Amino acid sequence: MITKLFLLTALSLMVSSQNHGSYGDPESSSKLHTKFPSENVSFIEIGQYSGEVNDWKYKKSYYVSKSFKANWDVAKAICRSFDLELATFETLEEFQNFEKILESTNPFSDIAHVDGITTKLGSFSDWYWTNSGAKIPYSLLWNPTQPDNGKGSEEACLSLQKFQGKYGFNDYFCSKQATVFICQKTQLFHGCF
Ligand SMILES: [Ca+2]
Repeated sequence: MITKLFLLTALSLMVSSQNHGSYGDPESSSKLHTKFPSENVSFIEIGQYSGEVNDWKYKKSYYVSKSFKANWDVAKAICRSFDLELATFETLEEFQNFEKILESTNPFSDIAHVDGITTKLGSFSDWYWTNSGAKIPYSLLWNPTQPDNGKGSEEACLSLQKFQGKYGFNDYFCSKQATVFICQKTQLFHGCF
């Protein structure tokens, strides 16, 4: 079931896939920007990844919003308005690759919304990707002292945080605006790339 959900999500993204330029490519950013002019949102592509899940190969491109604050729900809606999704990391290997992308591009210095929610506040392991409904299948690399549920608040959404110079996961308020959010485009392949 989880595999089916993942494939359906990825297939739907593949249908709307398009070619993008590299990091900072003005043509790519401009093309995305023109789809959402009223909110003045644009993105920078910061990197790509190729991986494999259940015999399906996939390629992803990651996009970081530029200078537009949004809470988690709005961030998710904006990603979808560009035929993107809030970023997920299907495997620990994919996330570790993404950490390297963050370290090399340094696209934000505080909090960034990504996909992922929990119904067990403060939980280390009960987190789900909302794009697919699948439970996150590996141990998230939390920042020190995280997840802390805001010391008794209601931090039910997943984020990435730069803390003491290093990027890691943080549970964060769904309702609070983050400076940036991270979207992705996924292409799915059966067989070879
Ligand atoms: Ca937290």
